[in-house]
Amino acid sequence: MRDKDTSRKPSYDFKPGHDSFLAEVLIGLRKPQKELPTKYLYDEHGSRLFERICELREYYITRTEASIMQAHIEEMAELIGPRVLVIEHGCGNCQKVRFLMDYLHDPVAFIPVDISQEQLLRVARELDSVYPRLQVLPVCADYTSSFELPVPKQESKRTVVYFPGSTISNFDPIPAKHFLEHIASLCGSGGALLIGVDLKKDLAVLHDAYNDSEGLTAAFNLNLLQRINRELDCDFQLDGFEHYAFYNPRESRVELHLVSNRDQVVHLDGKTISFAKGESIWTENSYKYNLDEFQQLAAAAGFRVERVWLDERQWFSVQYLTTR
Ligand code: AVJ
Repeated sequence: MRDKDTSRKPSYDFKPGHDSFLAEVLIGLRKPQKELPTKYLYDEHGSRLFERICELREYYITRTEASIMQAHIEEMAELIGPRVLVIEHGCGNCQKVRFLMDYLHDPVAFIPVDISQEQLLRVARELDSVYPRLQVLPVCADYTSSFELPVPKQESKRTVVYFPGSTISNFDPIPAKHFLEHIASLCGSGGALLIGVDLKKDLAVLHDAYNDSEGLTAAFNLNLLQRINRELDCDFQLDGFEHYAFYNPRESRVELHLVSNRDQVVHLDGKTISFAKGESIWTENSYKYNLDEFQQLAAAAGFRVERVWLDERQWFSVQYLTTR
């Protein structure tokens, strides 16, 4: 067993620093339709709020995906095969990948990639002790940017990227294609992608999932302003903005916004940014697919859809894609 160093650093640290956070926020807030990068929703507090969202009755995604995984995990492990390298982009608390790991046949290494450094290192230590035969190589990075992957000690039979939770929903169509192309090149020939993809469904179900009665999604969304205040010394009034989420059928996506409830200004880096009453800051998209649409996207990125597992209501899919 390896040394369980509690002070370990990530193998690779590509976390965006203060300056790029500030630059990206300024760029977003100067656009005619103001926006903020979705990835910054996930600081320590945001990640915790998101975990609580995943447990909400109204938020069907996590539960539905887990039920599909439970029902078909043996078949998935069989398809994936023995002695693989697993990579997960945006692993969060790594709860989902642990379920997969428990069923995989003698996996060789695991590369968790996440932007939330504290959580990443905590979780990597946990995985080290739970899976002593698995080499865990955490990478702290914004996985939408390019970064280098560490090379595991042991050779693996195949690289499998695990991308659960329908995180792909956050990508606009063209970036989604580019991201999947990037995954295909990471996997190489003979590689595979096990991905969770949320599907189109009744609008009331979607509405409730992003407008939960406990207000956790609202708190998650508003936390971004709090984070900007704290880390960039800004002065957003939190009661001046309201969470607003709706399904945009033209674009097949749920959009999350923060809407200014009055005329107001905010100061950031010596600049003044004005908000009219009713003006919004767009913070997140969640694209919903049907199986054909996703198959086309996958094909455009160089993947073949090998297998699709669905829940009874056909609300969610887990898909096994291979590189061609
Ligand atoms: C992580 C992108 C799958 O779109 O459902 C949930 C993010 N935001 N509630 C989603 C999210 C607000 C989530 N994804």
